[in-house]
Amino acid sequence: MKKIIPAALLTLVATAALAMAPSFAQVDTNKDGAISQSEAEAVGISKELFTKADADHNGTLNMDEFKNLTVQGK
Ligand SMILES: [Ca+2]
Ligand SMILES: [Ca+2]
Repeated sequence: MKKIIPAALLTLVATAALAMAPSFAQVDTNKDGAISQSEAEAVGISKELFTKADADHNGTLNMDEFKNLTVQGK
């Protein structure tokens, strides 16, 4: 039993992130042009990821910030 599982898990997570990647418009359910934390959570984006993606720390994700989030998927 060596450490095969973590690598497999990483692949799974990366695949899942890509597969689920919704568009900005889909996540921005109230159409105010920004993604709030609750909107992000609704599509499975954790608070941790959200905070990491919020580059200007204004508490919402704009399209660029959201794009970074979905592209890196980590
Ligand atoms: Ca919104
Ligand atoms: Ca922001």
